[in-house]
Amino acid sequence: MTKHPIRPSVSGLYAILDWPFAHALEPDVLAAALLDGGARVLQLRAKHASRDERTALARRIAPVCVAAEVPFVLNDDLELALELLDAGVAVAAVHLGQEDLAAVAEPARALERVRDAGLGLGLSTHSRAQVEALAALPWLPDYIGLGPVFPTRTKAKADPAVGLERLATIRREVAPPQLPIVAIGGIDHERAPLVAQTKVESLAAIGALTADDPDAIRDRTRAMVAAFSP
Ligand code: TZP
Ligand code: MG
Repeated sequence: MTKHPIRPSVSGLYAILDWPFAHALEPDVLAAALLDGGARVLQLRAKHASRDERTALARRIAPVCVAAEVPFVLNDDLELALELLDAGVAVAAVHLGQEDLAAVAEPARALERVRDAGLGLGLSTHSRAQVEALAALPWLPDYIGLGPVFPTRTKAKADPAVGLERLATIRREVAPPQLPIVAIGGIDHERAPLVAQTKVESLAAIGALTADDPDAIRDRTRAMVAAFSP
């Protein structure tokens, strides 16, 4: 089984491959463009895909990430992440939202299974209170997503924007210092330097990396990487 730890890589740009709305390209071509552009982590987010489609997408994307030595993260689907890992697909981590964990019958047991499988864990948070609540978990995730920092059109029913000031406060005073924060939501290359000033380790983006052809995706990704130096 390929182990591909996520933890040292959660800094710089965390690219999200949002399937299928943002792009009309083959998934491996799309992944390669994001990785050529300098993404340090790549997440597959396929909210409207069937389980079979998600499986096929993961199998296409994971080898591209392995070749680039970038961790591949699967969004939402804990059971599929475990199954793929067991089948030898290099899933480095699963990313769960607040609602994903709440939907699991025994969250503590689910987290144990993630850890026992050697799978990394990312958790979405949307407020100071949710970051504070991490202290109640049996162990910390490998990173947290925090946002939306700015209003976003990409996520349906997004929480209210956290804003730069609160993001900085949460980084400085609330989140455990060893826990990487991935800022997300409405971030483009013009806002990325402002996000860097909050001292979060990483930022994630969908819309700002979206374009119709691989060269344009690579160039937009490069622009984000250049604009964010934590
Ligand atoms: N979670 C919080 S905001 C968001 C997610 C998945 C959407 C990010 O997309 P964009 O286009 O970078 O605002
Ligand atoms: Mg989710």
